[in-house]
Amino acid sequence: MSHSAQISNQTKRWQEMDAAHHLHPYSEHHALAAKGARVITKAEGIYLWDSEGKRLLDGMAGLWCVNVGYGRKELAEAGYKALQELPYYNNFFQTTNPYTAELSAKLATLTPQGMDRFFFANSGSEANDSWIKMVRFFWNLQGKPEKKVILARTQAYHGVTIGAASLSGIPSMHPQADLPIPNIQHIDYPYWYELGGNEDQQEFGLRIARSLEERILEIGADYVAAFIAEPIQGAGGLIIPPESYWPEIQRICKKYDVLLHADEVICGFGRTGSWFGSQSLDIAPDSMSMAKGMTSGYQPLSAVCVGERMGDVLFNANEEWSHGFTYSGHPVACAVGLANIEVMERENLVGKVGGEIGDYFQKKLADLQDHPLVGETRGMGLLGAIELVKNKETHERFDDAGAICRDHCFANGLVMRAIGSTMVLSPPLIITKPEIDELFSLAHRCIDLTAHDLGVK
Ligand code: PXG
Repeated sequence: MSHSAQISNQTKRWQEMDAAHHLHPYSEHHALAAKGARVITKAEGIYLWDSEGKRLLDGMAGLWCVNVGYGRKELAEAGYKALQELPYYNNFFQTTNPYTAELSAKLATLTPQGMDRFFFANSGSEANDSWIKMVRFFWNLQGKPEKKVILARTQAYHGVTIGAASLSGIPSMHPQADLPIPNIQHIDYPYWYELGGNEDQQEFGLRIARSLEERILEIGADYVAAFIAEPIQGAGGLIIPPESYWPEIQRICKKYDVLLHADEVICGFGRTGSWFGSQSLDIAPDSMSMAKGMTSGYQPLSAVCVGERMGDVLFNANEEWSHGFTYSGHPVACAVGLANIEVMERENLVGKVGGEIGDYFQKKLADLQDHPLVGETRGMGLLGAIELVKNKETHERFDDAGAICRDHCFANGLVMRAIGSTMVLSPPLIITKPEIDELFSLAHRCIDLTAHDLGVK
């Protein structure tokens, strides 16, 4: 949206207030202020509306989080009821509340076997930061305080707080804040389309997994505490590792007694067709973090879930764990989380994403493969990626295809995320077949327009 004569005075007022006083996340402030921010005023189902009444199909479910779609009365009512009954109380000082207790027990029925204990926070970043402290505490309690190095991956996204941003491996995230902190290192990521060249995909998967082993041996296994990874990398470009990757990673973690953590912030809560990405990809982690789809974004809530090994040590420690947020296990957020899970179960959303709806979405995604501008499509459940390329053989990219395509999408009523030249989709899990048709017909049109701009026929 730009400042033009057609824009209403109300929208202009909001844009001016915003430009003067609101420092946006991940934005170049002066450029945005000059252009005027898009003002989103309402949402229903899989659609958003801006302040000028323009409708957008939200192909990203907000920021990969609005799993049950917008406008769900059940979630609003659960929040309202909790706000009236117990708007706040903390879980410090030997206290709990019904919502936190019930949500913990409910989550334990959904997570993989043995992953039964939860620490609550308010964002994915806080969950991952808390996990770093948990890992250090765990190894200290085990009498192995020298096990300190945490390994993560290039292009990983684990959040933005000091610890989580250090775990993240997106290069631009580090220099502005003098990161990473000590004892965090990164290894290569399993992005075959970008890095694989002519190598067989499975060979590539094994080779990249083995770079974990090489790094552990370089550092010394006695000094390596844990490895953190998203089952499928989200913000780093929707990277689905070759099948050979995860079994090898797990073999290596076991062999060197390195804790394995799955960051389920995007993959959790049905996105890949199971409750957790670890289940879809057959990963047995020691711990997981979750957020986003946990409340479908209706309330800020996250958790670190620990399995038996870490849980037994942390639950039985003879000292207090000096950690916790004012809002850890906030009753209103937990009430909304419970209602969110109820809706997901009642509507069998996970089953649909793992079955008919996910299959239909993946089929429509794969149909784009023949487009002259598309080098590869890949996906799982309701995650999809489309690689825009100059050359299908060499995978060479254009500099700005992603940004051009994203702008066409907005102009044509579709929210699709551009990560470099990779277009990414992660729609609400309630999406229907006709809505999937609409999404891909819009996506197709916008890729055509992009191809036209770039002179690709
Ligand atoms: N882990 C993963 C895997 C994430 O995707 C976080 C942790 C951090 O969560 P919080 O709640 O602290 O933001 C995330 C967040 C994008 C985008 O543009 C992705 C995220 C956040 C903002 C933007 O794709 N993921």
